[in-house]
Amino acid sequence: GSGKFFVGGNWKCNGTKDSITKLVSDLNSAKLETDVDVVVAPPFVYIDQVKNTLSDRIEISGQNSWVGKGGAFTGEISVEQLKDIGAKWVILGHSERRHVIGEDDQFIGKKAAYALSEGLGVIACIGEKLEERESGKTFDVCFQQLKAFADAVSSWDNIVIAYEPVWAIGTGKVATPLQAQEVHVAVRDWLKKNISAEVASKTRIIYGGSVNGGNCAELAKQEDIDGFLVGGASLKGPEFATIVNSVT
Ligand code: G2H
Repeated sequence: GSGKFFVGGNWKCNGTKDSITKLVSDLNSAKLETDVDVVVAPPFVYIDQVKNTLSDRIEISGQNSWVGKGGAFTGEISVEQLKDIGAKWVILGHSERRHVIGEDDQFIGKKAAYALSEGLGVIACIGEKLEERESGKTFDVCFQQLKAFADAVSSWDNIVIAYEPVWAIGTGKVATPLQAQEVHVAVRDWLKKNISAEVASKTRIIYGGSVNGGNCAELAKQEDIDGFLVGGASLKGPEFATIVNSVT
């Protein structure tokens, strides 16, 4: 693997003040391996609550950000606001934003460039849909999404790539360790050919899509899997801790 193991919990549009109080308390009492970067992405409206109660051991991420400086953009949250409230990261290009909300590659690339320019780390998501996998287009789709990030950003220092096959997201249908490894190695190879050998070897490539306490260990053993982005299973503190501690 490359660099420090990285595990993100993407809480998506879940939770209440009460359930998040419980989740934070479970995370605060969990024993987490030291050699892992741990990040959680609460819904925007709960970030302040989480920041004020969660151990500093765990960093905070937004689940999205506006493409430029804040202003008259009803319903959006700016990078400046995320920083102001203590977030260090933002998830961009998540498949739910691409395919449910309709964000395109160029828009996502611009968002990444803006967030990086303001000092946030970016969890840059890529991944193919089922029909794309079945028609042999997995690499084409992933490379096209990667290229849109690459065309927009000027440095990869603060980017973690999350490979999340859409057919594995929230479906309980996890990619096999070999299916994930195959794409991770292809992504690393793409970085080597199109960016640099240094970026290819340093950039963390994490896997997301139905990761849970039962399947994380086998996935974590794969050479090019440098961590996870976890949805459903990140809503349970002890299970999320198990995933963090699957670092090899
Ligand atoms: C993929 C993942 C986290 P889940 O969306 O980003 O969610 O683990 O629920 O499949």
